[in-house]
Amino acid sequence: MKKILLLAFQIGSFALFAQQNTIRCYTKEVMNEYEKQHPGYNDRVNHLFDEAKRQTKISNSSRSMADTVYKIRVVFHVVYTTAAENIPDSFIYSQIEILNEDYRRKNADTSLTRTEFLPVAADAGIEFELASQDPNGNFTTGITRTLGSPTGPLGFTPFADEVKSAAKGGKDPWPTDQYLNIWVCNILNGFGVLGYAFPPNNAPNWTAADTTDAAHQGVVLHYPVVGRNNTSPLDPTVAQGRSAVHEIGHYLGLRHIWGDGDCTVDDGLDDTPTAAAANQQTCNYTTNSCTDTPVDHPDMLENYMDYSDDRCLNMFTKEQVGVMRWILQTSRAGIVSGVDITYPAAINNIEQKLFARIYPNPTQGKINISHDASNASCEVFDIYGKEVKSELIRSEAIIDISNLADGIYTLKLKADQAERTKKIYLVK
Ligand SMILES: [Ca+2]
Ligand SMILES: [Ca+2]
Ligand SMILES: [Zn+2]
Repeated sequence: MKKILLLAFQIGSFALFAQQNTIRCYTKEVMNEYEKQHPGYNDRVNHLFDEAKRQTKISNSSRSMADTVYKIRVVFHVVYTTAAENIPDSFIYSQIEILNEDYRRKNADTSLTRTEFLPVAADAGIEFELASQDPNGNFTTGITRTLGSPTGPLGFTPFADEVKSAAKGGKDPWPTDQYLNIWVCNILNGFGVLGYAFPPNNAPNWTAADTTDAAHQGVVLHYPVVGRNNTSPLDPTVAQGRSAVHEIGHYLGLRHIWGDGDCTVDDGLDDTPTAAAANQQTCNYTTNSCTDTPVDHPDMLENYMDYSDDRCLNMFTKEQVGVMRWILQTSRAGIVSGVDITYPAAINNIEQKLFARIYPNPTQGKINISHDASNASCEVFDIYGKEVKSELIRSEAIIDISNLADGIYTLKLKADQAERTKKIYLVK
């Protein structure tokens, strides 16, 4: 009860001081609350971010460039208490389309990115698809629906995170190390919070069982901000589905572009100008809140990690992309359902029918493989196409390639008529 009162007080304060009645994102507040319950959480988040940034700078040739397109396996959990909150599939399909535009820089409004930011604007090389298999291996639409029963007067609250727990009137996640779980609900009975996420904080190659916060991993969205075709939009500034783009940015390790502080703090990245505060649902292109050296740019209010009007959010930067891709190769490797390899080109034509998880990638040598056949042959080829390893494996196996030289390999699984290939990065 104490917690609910505290939250109500905080929301009340926001409503008093904020210009709009909308609180675009509650990620930072949720993180700070989680830190109180689990001291050390923010340190782990920061440590992982620093490592992602360091790795991105070391090897931006093969890892930051979108030569490999990562596909993320997504499940939407719609947890509703009214018919309006039980949003139709079509809103979710629209949201997936928006994500696939924005994370590939295929959005129509890239034309609004100002010229001075074009050199750092980047295609993240990340795509999203609704899961086709549930955790038991059965066919799924990638959308679950639950009649929720929040207990408190504010409904689903970010700090208690009830929407992620069946025992608390919500819906349990699917394994958070295999799926990007996105819950859609009425957050705080419409007090104005549009979404929040838990950034990764775990050592690379985590499994759900290894983390204290496995049950919280994922993104929560307020139901009116899902999709461009939502029939109960809050207002035009948040009606283009960019709340999900922003929250998934946090989920993949990104911070707010202004660093949640004044001009003396930033988001840890060099290609985003400093900013004194969030641009609250505005598109004021004259805003230049901090002086940067050697070049003083205006605030990058086009950046998805700002709070600008949805209609002027249109870019990620190269360093943001580097961080997200490294996180996907390590900490969140399990949610990658597959890759589209554009290099080497020959691999493109191979049929990929076998459902399999192959991780971590990059690997130091040991690779976990699980697939849906009883037996499969597992072959590893070097970049010249020479077979360097061949094993018959059962549905769960670990293969070891630590005896090979660092580099890029192709792993091929074959079972009956089905095949699956994946490019593997060996870095010892
Ligand atoms: Ca920055
Ligand atoms: Ca500036
Ligand atoms: Zn945020």
